Amino acid sequence: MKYQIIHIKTIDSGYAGKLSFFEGSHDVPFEIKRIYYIHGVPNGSVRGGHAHKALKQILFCPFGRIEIILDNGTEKTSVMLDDPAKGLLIGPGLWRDMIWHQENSVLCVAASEYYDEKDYIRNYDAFLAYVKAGERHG
Ligand code: T46
Repeated sequence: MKYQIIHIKTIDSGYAGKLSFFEGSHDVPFEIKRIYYIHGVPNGSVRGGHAHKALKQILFCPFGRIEIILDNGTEKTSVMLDDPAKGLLIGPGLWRDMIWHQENSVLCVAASEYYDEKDYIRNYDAFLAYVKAGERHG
């Protein structure tokens, strides 16, 4: 699986809360070209249903609980983003679904590339064929 759970550096200011941060290239293994965030999502909603050919991303949830299900074509794994200091690094070639387990949870993403619809694989059979072709070509 081309993913990694990371701890986002967090400074505890005591009674005044915490500050979490990461820096492109220093704390994540790519230069950040794009930030997007998903909000206003009703509890129980499922988003995703696609993979990327080249994109690397770090996902984090500053508020709420969001489950990320990753699938490499052979096996699936589930990661719960339920802590603002927890990040999920995802490399290319992984199918993902995101399930909202709490109303208004916010999913933030820092991405290695600008938005490009051509980088998406949005059909599961096409994803499996893409994975198999990758295995054939090493
Ligand atoms: C991903 C997961 C975690 C843009 O125009 N610009 C953007 O930067 C993005 C990310 C999306 N869009 C458009 C494309 C669609 O017309 O926004 C619409 C919704 O995107 P999508 O259905 O792909 O959203 P999710 O929540 O299923 O997936 C998103 C990211 O697209 C994807 O890269 O890995 O979050």
